Amino acid sequence: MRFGVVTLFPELLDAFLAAGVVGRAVKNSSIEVQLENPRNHTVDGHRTVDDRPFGGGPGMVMKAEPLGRAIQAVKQSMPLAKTIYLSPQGRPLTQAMLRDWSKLPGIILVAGRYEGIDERVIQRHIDEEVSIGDYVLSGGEVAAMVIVDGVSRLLPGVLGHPDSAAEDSFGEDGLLDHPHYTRPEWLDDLEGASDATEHEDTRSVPAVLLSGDHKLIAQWRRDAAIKRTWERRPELLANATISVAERKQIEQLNRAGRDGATEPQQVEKNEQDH
Ligand code: 9D3
Repeated sequence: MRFGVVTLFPELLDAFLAAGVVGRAVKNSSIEVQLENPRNHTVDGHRTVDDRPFGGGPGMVMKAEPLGRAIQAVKQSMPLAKTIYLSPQGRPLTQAMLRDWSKLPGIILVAGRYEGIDERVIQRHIDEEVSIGDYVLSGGEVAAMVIVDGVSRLLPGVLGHPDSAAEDSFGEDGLLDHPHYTRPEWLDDLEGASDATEHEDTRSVPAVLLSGDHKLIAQWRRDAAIKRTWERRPELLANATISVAERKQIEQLNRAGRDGATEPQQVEKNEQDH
């Protein structure tokens, strides 16, 4: 897989592309990344990449010509690539989109700065506009890294264990992950442990995980994943791959949540205090 990233701050990606799973993918040529800086496609003495918005108002806009030339330069080396503009106005990113894109020969990611880019660059060069969520960033670079990371780990041979990508949250079953534990079996109270430790056992490991009964362990994990998804992200359960028996377990949780003495669950969408 080949990635192109068009950015005014290519240095922001340097450490990212050198470390961890992505760093290994670069080193063993599972992925190739071309960084292209629009500033290197300016022709004026000041190397200008931004200008004031037509119509007035605050902030600056990325100029069309240097950005367009930078995108063209990347397209030249990746003629079959899909070109994505990262922006708050884009389609919200999902795991399904990352999976689809992992089958492409190339992806060109255009990161904006300032208030955004000249609309005519979008019309001429962009196949799809994508957001990574409803919060405000200062530019598209972090979003570009999110996509390089999320796609790279889905490529064959990039993750050590071939099941790891599929077993994740939002993998095959659409559930959140179960809790994880490692040694030591007993974790002493730490100095200044917070009130959060007051009501739970934060020292031991669930006995089932030490039992060596792999069938029972798989069952416990599945149950914990469903319970957690129900508690934290109930809206995910609608599209999760879940057996009939597990559907009944969820109905049971819903009944206990409604009329049980436990904490009330917020299940309604779009319910705010006003
Ligand atoms: C606060 C400024 N906003 C209102 C005038 C507009 C705005 C412009 C540019 C807000 C953010 C940005 C920069 N953001 C991105 O480039 C970006 C982004 C994001 O902010 N949130 C979620 N996904 C993305 S993808 C690119």
